[in-house]
Amino acid sequence: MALLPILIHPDPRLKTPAKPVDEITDDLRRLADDMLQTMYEAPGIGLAAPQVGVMSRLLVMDCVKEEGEPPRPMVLVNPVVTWSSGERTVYEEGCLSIPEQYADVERPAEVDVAWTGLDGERHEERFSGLWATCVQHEIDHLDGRLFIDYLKPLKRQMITRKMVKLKRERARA
Ligand code: K1U
Ligand code: ZN
Repeated sequence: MALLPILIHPDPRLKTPAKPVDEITDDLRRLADDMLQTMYEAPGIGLAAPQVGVMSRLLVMDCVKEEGEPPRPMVLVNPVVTWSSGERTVYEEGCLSIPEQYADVERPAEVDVAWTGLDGERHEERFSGLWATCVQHEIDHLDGRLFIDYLKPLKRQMITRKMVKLKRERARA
């Protein structure tokens, strides 16, 4: 397994819709393992393939928070939201591609998501709470959308300027 470098906003790959996966291969399984390791190490609760520069519709997540509860690493290939609740919820979101910036985002409180697993089988599950917020945030990445796209333009520009500065400083170091 390997740790993968995470792209930092602004980067055109984070604004580009990812392509459907047409076959579950050993390379894809290896990528999913590397993404999970990268997510746990960050640390984060989700990671989408475009964040590591791979333009395929694949995401990983594990939103288990309780100490002592076993981890639940999930790998979703070609995920699709098939139902969203009318009830909405606000969560202060972060993003591994926008380090140390957080903002309230309103989204459906519950969603049904269908996807292909690494076993090649179709799965469908209802997500609620942090899982629902996270899976929607990650599917947004697959569609080239970031959580800052839900914010007012001024706040979005302010965060983008901070990220440009951060990238310049990291490039110099
Ligand atoms: O997609 C990403 O950039 C990962 C992101 C997912 C996410 C966070 C919050 C709401 C929705 C989606 C993160 O994991 S940011 C880091 C984070 O939230 C976290 C880190 C350590 C412990 C708990 C949470
Ligand atoms: Zn993110």
